[in-house]
Amino acid sequence: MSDYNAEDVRNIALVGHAGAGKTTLVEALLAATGVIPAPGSINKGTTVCDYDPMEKEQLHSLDAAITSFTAHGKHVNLIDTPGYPDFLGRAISVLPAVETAAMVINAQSGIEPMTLRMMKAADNRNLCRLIIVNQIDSPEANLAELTEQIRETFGPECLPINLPADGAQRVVDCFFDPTGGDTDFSSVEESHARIIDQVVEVDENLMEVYLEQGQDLKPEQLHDPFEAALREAHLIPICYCSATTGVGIPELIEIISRLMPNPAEGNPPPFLKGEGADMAPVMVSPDPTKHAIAHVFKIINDPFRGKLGIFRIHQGRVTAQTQLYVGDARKPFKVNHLFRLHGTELIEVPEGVPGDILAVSRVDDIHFDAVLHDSHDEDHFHLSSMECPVPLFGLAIHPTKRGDEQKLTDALHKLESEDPCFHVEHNAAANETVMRGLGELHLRVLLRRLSEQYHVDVETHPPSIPYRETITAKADGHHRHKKQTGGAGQFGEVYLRVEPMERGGGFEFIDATVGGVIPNNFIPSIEKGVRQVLDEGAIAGYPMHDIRVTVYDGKYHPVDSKDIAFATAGRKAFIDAVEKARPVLLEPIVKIRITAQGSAMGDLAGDLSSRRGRINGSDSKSRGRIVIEGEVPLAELDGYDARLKALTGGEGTYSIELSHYDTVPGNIQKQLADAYQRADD
Ligand SMILES: Nc1nc2c(ncn2[C@@H]2O[C@H](COP(=O)(O)OP(=O)(O)O)[C@@H](O)[C@H]2O)c(=O)[nH]1
Ligand SMILES: [Mg+2]
Repeated sequence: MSDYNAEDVRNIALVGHAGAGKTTLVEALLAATGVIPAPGSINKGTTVCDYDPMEKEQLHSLDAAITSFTAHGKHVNLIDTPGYPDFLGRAISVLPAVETAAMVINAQSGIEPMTLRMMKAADNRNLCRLIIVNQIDSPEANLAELTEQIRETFGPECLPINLPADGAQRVVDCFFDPTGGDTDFSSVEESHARIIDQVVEVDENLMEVYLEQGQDLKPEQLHDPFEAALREAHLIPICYCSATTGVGIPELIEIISRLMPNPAEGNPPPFLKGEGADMAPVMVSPDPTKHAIAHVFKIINDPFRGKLGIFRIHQGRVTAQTQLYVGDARKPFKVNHLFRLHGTELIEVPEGVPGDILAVSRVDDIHFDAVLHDSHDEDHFHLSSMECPVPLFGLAIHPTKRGDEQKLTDALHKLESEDPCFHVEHNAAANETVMRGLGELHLRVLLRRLSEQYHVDVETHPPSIPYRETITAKADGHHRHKKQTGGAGQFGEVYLRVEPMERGGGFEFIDATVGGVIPNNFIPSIEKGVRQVLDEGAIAGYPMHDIRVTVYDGKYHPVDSKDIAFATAGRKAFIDAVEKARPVLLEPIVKIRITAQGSAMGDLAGDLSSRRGRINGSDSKSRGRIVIEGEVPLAELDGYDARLKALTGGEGTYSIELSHYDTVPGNIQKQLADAYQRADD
């Protein structure tokens, strides 16, 4: 038996920019609740969550880590997440496991890029949000100003639930018992009234009582509307603390255990059932008596313990005896050993209740984003997918040692399974294996893992750009495929038309033949032939996009028509059409966001325009810093990291995300086409 129920569970993801103090905050929370004897330190490499050797060396979290504590009778699961934009994927991917995203903001540096991205990601996911302003002990912090900035950036629903006092030596509660006296800025009474006002707005009946009775509402009366206000993003409480001095930590523990939603109080997880047009939302409920449904939000490939699948139970119970299916698999596995996580430690537990975050080990078929369940009829059951940024930073790699190819493929596959923003692709045009991630640091860390954990050393070079091809005009194509070899012949004839679609339109295949000129069963063969060319492209070996193909006429032969004949006819008719349809190459254009000292602005702008880029705007931040936003072709960003460092004395940083695809200039298209020679038959 578990010693707590689903109602007692609180699931909190600590998110936010690197250096905000998330990992240190976990130490403070664990020490204050007696889980660990004393807080560990980032600098000494003694924290629960940054347990990995590379994290200790870098002094930064590189991956999400999980632990838990008990306070006020509640079982609180904490997920610490990495704060560098490069590891965004590993932070975003834990969100389906929690009801609450706690945004940790560094009181000194204020709102940073990951603060913005994670606030949005949590909002997209309909999570309840809490803002924790940490490092209030910092002498440079201006808490009044920061609080205003938070409200300006994230809305007036962000309201202090406590306030720092005595020069950040303590914090004063503004919700449960607003009698704590003077504070460093703002007033307790006023903050109390603002929260109550905000909370009662979600409950008409309570609003009436409130208007009659004035402010005499008890915290118990406010509990449900408070949860509703969190759920509806009508309230985002702000609290203050210092993870190193411990100020505000007991108050934070109280807020988490008494006010943050339990699994039944958060927004229901967005489960879907079915495929394609039949896909429909399904409700799962944190009811321990229903059958089990869990979602795997994290995979860790451990050299000693094998593969760990970390999952959140959304419905039902899981015990060591439970037989779980992975998605649509026909054969279940027996759980056998069930673990709770405490950093790198695994603690065996007899059972998990709804809301629990647990792990199973050594289940080969388990994969990231898999749904685990214990019933046969949960086919095509899944959680609506996370919006992860497209990984654009690429490195082409090949093993240093010959014969290591398979080892490399296996290792890359494992790394891919741990990180939704890491992809490996094989670029057929250039015959290269390309790893793609969110930034140079991201890839550097993964290369080290390849070498240290999987003992594969690789050589790297800049990859080819993921160009695309498309057409810019309508055209007709025709091919008659006829072959007579011995007795059996091949025959198929296809007329088709190609036309450009809107950017992002993908590919559409329409059968507009009438009167059975081509029997129905051959239409898929024609599509198959067309799709072969789509992958190979028509100009320079890149996949074709945004193209509609309509087959409108053809001929068949009752004996000699075969799938292969129509596949060939389809392919060649398509090539014929595309060649006449003014094909062009498209290149990825990225949005770039550079943070640097304002004095570097001129140099950065000049450099960007020499890369066919342009600046769309810039924004001044505190302490002379600016954020520049612009657009630039990905192909021009070779070596940008080094250039940026050179132009900014080593301190500038940047991030990119895909904006759109655009036509490449004619001279570049010609170069690429010349370099490529299609192996035509
Ligand atoms: N002064 C002060 N320093 C802190 C506080 N919290 C964390 N730090 C320091 O800030 C640095 C980054 O902390 P860390 O927990 O790694 O931040 P994370 O990237 O958000 O996990 C470390 O050197 C911590 O010792 C705090 O409340 N006050
Ligand atoms: Mg950290």
